Amino acid sequence: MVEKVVMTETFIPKSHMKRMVDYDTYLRSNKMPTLWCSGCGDGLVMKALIRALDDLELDRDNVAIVSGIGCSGRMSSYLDFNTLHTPHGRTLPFATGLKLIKPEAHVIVIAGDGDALAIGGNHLLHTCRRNIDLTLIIINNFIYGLTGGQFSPTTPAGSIAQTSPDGAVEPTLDTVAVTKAAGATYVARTAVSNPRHISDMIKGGLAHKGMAVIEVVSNCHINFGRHNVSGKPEEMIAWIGRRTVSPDTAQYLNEAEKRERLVVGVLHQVDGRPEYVDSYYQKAAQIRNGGGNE
Ligand SMILES: Cc1ncc(C[n+]2csc(CCOP(=O)(O)OP(=O)(O)O)c2C)c(N)n1
Ligand code: SF4
Repeated sequence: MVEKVVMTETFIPKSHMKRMVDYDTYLRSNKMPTLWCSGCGDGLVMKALIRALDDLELDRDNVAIVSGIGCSGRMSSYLDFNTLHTPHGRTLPFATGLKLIKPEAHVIVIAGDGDALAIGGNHLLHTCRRNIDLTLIIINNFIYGLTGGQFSPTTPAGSIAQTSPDGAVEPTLDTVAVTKAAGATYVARTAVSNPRHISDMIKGGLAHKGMAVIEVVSNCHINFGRHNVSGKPEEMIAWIGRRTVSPDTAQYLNEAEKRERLVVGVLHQVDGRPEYVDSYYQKAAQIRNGGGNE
């Protein structure tokens, strides 16, 4: 006689069980559904961010989300945290002010590639230079999504955009190289083809004391993909996924091959460098104690 197998919890070790996240509890129901195009990478990033915050079990009242203007900028309207929806390109000055008056808060900044690297490029350099304890998520979808597809600093040369109908001629800005050179002390790249990796990179950024920059390569299949790769989100995401490579594998690629690929992972981390808010308050205390020039 065949024995009946009863499935019990013991078949799945607890460590292998997928923890369920109640995503809805993190969203403002009165703002749903989102205005994003179906399949937009912004939704994947938002979900990965929620997962990261849920994993870390941070006190929600102690988390602030700052975003700018753009499709990605809408995230601060959808997430049920303390939020600031700021003018285009000005996320980092607002976030800096917030962090200065509330140093214990986890301040997370969401910006598009246009917001962070074009109009906000100046702020990006100086915020990285100060090594202020913020977590900046740059959603790089290679284009200005909200305004209909003008090329941005990350649009690959030769790509078709509304402002480059015959192919963009400008070389691109390397977010990782620029923010590392400017002084950010945690720099990571990840992509919408691997949402769990996005959560991991965000968690690393939140745990890091200092300026953390996480570039998430994402799909705007409507304004970029349609003209250059594919108008279908799943095809565009697969295209991104095929281009990703780990730092270990990247070391065997030549320079030309590396330029074609997206190296993902934590690409730069320095611990222990002075952090801006700490330095600021130390100086203020020093001045109060009569020793301002020491
Ligand atoms: C000062 C200012 N300049 C220009 C605009 C118009 N504008 C709004 S969003 C945007 C670009 C959006 O692209 P990106 O930042 O990459 O974000 P995405 O929409 O792709 O998420 C522009 C130029 C604006 N709102 N404010
Ligand atoms: S236009 Fe692009 S970035 Fe904006 S919601 Fe649609 S797919 Fe996303």
